[in-house]
Amino acid sequence: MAIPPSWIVQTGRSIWTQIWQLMMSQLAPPNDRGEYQRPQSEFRNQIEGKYSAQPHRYRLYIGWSCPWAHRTLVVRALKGLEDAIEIVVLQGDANAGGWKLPKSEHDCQTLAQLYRFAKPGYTGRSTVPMLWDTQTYSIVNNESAEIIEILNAEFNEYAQHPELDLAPIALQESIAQWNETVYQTVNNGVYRCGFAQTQAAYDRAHAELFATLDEIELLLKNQDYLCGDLLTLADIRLFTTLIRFDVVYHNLFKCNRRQIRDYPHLQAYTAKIYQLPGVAATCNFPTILQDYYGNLFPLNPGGIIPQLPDLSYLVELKS
Ligand SMILES: N[C@@H](CCC(=O)N[C@@H](CS)C(=O)NCC(=O)O)C(=O)O
Repeated sequence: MAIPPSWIVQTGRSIWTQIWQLMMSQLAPPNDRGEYQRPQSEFRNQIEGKYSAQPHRYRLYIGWSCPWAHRTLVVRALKGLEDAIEIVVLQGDANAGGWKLPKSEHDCQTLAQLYRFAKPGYTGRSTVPMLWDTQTYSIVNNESAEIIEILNAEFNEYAQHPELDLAPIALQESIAQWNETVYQTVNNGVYRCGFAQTQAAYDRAHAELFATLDEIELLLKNQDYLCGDLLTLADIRLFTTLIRFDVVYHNLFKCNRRQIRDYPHLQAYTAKIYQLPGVAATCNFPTILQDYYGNLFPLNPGGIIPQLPDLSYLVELKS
């Protein structure tokens, strides 16, 4: 006897909705309005006291797909710190969630185990980027916003480009203002769209995201960067979201009003940063596609990985 299609649909919908809500509440804990709230990072040390600036002492744990880790890779490349600060590239684990280490360290196979090795009893999230001290076996910092400030300022003695200051004092107020807006509405804004658990939460995040992108598009008509003529940390923080926008956020996170290719000035701005020496090598598009579409199971349960969209603007536009 054939099962009526409406029965299949209703049963599937009811079971899937419950499983989806359960998985989303683990992946992206919402507030009572269904809005995604990103947890605070817990390790917030600076390069001071027991952590002195030395070459080859600290390691950056990163994943190619992560926009927050990507910020640290771009600053490391622009400052020429590749030799002084080694990176450890982790792999996303589609089944267990979280990150796998490329080889066992201190008997740890995963980043979560390494976090607990450094801080027994740690129950927070084990995120990248993470700046690790190989002398004291401890986590210096796991907040990308602070790690990029550290890389900009604290290792100049060992940097190939110590003269490059991505946070000059005269621009610090403007940088802080852009950071606040761009974090809320763009960097975390795309996640607030993709991880929204109610229609209203998604609609709000989507409107705020495109309001900021429209505002920046207008601004870039008359200036090269967010804070004027100079590239700053605020631009790098924006860049790592823009470079993923057409590849994953537009589609997987439903940030679909426009793509970056539809904005002439944002497109040229993204291409200009992409073309800075060392930056293109930090953009690993196949891994970005694979990790977002392959590992965020509740958002893409079928597991099909789309093709890369047309990114020719990144190399064709000359700045
Ligand atoms: N506030 C953190 C966020 C970092 C973050 O959320 N990283 C993600 C990858 S894109 C992660 O490692 N997530 C693993 C988890 O939450 O378990 C930062 O900016 O450094």
